[in-house]
Amino acid sequence: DEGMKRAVLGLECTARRVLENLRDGKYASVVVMAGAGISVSCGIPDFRTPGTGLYDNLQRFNLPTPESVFELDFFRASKGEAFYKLAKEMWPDNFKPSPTHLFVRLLHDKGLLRRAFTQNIDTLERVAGVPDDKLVEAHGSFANSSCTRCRKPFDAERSKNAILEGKTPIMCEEPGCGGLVKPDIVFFGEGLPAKFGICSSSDLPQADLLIVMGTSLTVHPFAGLVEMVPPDCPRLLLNMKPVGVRIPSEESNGLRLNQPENWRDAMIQGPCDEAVRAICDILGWREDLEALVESF
Ligand code: CNA
Repeated sequence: DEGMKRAVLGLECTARRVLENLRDGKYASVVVMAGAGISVSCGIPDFRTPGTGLYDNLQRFNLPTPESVFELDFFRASKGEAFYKLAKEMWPDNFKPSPTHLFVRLLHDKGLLRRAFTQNIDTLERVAGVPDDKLVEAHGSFANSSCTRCRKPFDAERSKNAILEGKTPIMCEEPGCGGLVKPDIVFFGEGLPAKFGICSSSDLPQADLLIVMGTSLTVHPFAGLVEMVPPDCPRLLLNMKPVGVRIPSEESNGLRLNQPENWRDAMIQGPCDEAVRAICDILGWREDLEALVESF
């Protein structure tokens, strides 16, 4: 029962205790939630880190707001100029997965990963070897392209070449359409892939450990996944700073880091690559991790 589970987890649910439980086989259904922070060490800037984040570096495009680069109306009105340039800079071909991506792969190799949900569009989880059926790319990816008006798929290779060679805008070739083509990454106001809804409602309630890594937990509905795990599921955050924390005065939802009655939420603060190395030391997986890192 609930009381028993709490006693087993321990009243102060520190990160170490959660990880020792993982090492000792107490969790079998780990769900990962990832964000831009896990790809920063690969050379892809995140959104919101002041100074280096993409939002601070979009000034040169004269956007009404930084978010505009991912808004459909602005994309159409500006013929996609800023977005196509950004897509060229972020194109995933030239990046290697980080130790953190490879840690997710290791969770799968060890038979512990129920699903990895990522907000990232850089496909580095795939590159790391997380199989398609274990991965939900909640905000889409650069892998495919389609027309923003008639929604017809557009040849992926041609779309990629046009973006990398700066031969943009890319126009839909369906008779009478003339819409703009973009890679299938989810813009503000667009729906998430069906797989997100299907997997989140089946996986989160079954999770026995949630690992949240490198995300500001500000983009919804993704951020809401932390609320969908069972009440006895520990939630481990690997991030540069505390995020998604419940505000007690507002009775809000969220992580209960550093709050009195907290026994389940824990954080390892700092670069996630360092955190996963420390985690692998505890789990006895360090050699496996370094071997994977070497292989890329
Ligand atoms: P975000 O809002 O930029 O938050 C990133 C978070 O990661 C912040 O809290 C940082 O403090 C933290 N962080 C930065 N570096 C590290 C590090 N080395 N180790 C641990 N934590 C770190 O990004 P989110 O993913 O939360 O926002 C959601 C957007 C960002 C999604 O829609 C993505 O598509 C989009 N995005 C994706 C990429 C990518 O695919 N790599 C890059 C930039 C933005």
